[in-house]
Amino acid sequence: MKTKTTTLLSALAALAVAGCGKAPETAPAENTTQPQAPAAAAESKQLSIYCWSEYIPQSVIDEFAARTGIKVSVENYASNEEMLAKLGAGGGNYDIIQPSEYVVEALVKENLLHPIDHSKIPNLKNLSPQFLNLPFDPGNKFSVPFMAGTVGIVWNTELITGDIKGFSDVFKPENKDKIVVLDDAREIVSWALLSQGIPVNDVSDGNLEKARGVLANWLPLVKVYDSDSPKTALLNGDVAIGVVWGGEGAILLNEDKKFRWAVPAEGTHLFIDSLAIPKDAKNVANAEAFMNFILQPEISKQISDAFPYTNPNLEARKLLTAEQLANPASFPTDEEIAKMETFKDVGAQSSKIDELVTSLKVQ
Ligand code: SPD
Repeated sequence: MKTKTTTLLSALAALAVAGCGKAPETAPAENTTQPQAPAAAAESKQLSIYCWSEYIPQSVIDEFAARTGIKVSVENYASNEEMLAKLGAGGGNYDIIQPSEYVVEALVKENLLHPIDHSKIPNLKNLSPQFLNLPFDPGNKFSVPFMAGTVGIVWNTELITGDIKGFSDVFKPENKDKIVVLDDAREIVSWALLSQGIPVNDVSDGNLEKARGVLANWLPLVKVYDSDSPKTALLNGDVAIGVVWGGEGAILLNEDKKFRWAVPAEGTHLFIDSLAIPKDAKNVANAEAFMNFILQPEISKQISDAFPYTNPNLEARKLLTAEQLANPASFPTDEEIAKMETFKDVGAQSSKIDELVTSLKVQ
């Protein structure tokens, strides 16, 4: 379990003070829609990626390196806040990061991202308009959608009897020490808000107090907090039920028919995780070449095969099997998506959200 000591707000402040304002060295990348090697920057053969764990398959990294001759280094994080904390502490020197929508919004507000040259990323045309030009980054000036997804409930029918429809069926006294949840304060608070009929972005002090009341009952029931691989505790039988990322749920459904999935009756949210270039990145052209590379249908399919989230790439979806497309944890229905909000940047309230969950976890 990771303990977060830096909030979104304080990390952003540290990042701004660190001054991500140096001019990057850029070089042209080949403008191609073909699945051949993207051109590397002439003066640099490096690319440093800081991304969520279990999201970009090593085979994709290796193929990019083999085709371009670019040496790629990869580091992982388990939450947006962890990523921002490292950037704010001056760690890394990354060329690509992978923030969720509300963090793109915050980074853009703070002028901490490098604009993306769309002429270097012709494969943007493969993305569904549903995931482009969204309010967190109008015109996708700073971000390229990687994967989308939802958070839902997965359970082992050999260990849990009865129907599971929503959070109220998960957080029941009889499930004490049988539950895994994501180790992510914004997520956890959103479930408590939804259980009270409160929209996920309405995080006023009053609503956070209501969430505190709910979570004071829920969190003592939790056995495992894990954002990297919540499926593991379910697979090894350590827990029986969980609230997890859609891609993790999809892997469990593929693994064993004893697992079931439900979109919580109280509601859930839609996340859009994107690739973005920090303002002080050294290898901008290589970062744009990587973005174009992963948007090739065959490469994007490889990503879906390994990590079955909601793939926003329509050309890649054409290469997926009917079974992959029918996995309810990977691809919510349009009707389900229509009911989902995306997280917004909530400014100073993000610190209170982190403090709220941290205080209840340690009790
Ligand atoms: N293992 C990859 C998990 C990515 C989940 N990102 C979702 C963020 C929602 N706030």
